[in-house]
Amino acid sequence: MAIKGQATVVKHTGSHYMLAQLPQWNLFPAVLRGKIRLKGSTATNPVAVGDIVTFEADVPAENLSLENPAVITAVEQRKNYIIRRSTNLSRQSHIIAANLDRAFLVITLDFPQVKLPFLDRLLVTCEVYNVPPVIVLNKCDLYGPEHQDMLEAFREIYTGAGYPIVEVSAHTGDGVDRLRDIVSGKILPDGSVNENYDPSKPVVSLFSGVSGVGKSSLIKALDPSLDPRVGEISDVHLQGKHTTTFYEMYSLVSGGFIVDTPGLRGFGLVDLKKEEIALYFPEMLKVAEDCRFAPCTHTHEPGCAVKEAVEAGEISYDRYSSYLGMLDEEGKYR
Ligand SMILES: Nc1nc2c(ncn2[C@@H]2O[C@H](COP(=O)(O)OP(=O)(O)O)[C@@H](O)[C@H]2O)c(=O)[nH]1
Ligand SMILES: [Mg+2]
Ligand SMILES: [Zn+2]
Repeated sequence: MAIKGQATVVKHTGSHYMLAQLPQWNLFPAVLRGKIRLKGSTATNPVAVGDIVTFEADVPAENLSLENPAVITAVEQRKNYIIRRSTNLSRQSHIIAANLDRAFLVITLDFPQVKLPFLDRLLVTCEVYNVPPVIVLNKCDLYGPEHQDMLEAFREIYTGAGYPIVEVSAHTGDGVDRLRDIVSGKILPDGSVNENYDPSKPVVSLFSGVSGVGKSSLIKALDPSLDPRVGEISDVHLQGKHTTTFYEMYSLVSGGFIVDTPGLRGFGLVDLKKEEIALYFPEMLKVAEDCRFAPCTHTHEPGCAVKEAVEAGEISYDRYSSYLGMLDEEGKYR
């Protein structure tokens, strides 16, 4: 084992990992040696897509094969990661992806229509894990007059909460150029030019959303040379069986890397205490310091600045109501 190097995990199948030295896309296989356990991690998978690992090999990366793979000897400290629980009641968790620069939450007002409390949960999870989210509103080609009120309300709620929204259609290509530039890192989600753009630094994004919203279609629209399976319903058989759930990273010709999460119904919340939940609603956090009591659950307390902001229409009632729902359900997650 004369050669030592660092690489990123871009794929995990049952028996081996594929690594690449991003932003190069020089895929080569690797296996784990012995037990690599991250301190304090209860995850069922010690190494996840997006992990930066140290590997050893006896021949250069381009000569490695499944018969003669590299050996992963260490996993670097993660900048962040997103996990999923096997079931709501289980303590076991599964790391979906690590070291993410962004999460694109793909939803649609058409079918399968987004449920706002579900989206709010995903947003809270992104805040908890420190992965900046971008809302991708797909299937815009299908929006007719009957969607207009909903569309306007949606924009108001989430722009008001401070989240960027990209409206796209994987079918017509509308908005796809803009999405591509955000994925590569050339422009920021708010539409401004990214002054710090550096093509030698890989930008890794997660694509998440329920089955059928068009994640695979969007990846294909972003880069037609890629071939994620469109129309594949993987939710049913993957639910609760993460040994068969494989996440995979794609490299886009236009720059940037995407981790697609087939069959993912969303990622679970971890161990949030009741009084912590509001910290992850940015628009509530902003006014919460004016609450009379601290901590304040923003429910029954007198002099609650959050409730006042909701009544004044400064905080969306839908977001507040998602928050109440999470407070209520929180007990069921532990
Ligand atoms: N009309 C329309 N249909 C779309 C769009 N994007 C995806 N679809 C369709 O929605 C279904 C699910 O798409 P897919 O990419 O497999 O979704 P995924 O499960 O999120 O990966 C397929 O039948 C697609 O053709 C879009 O922008 N407009
Ligand atoms: Mg898909
Ligand atoms: Zn309050």
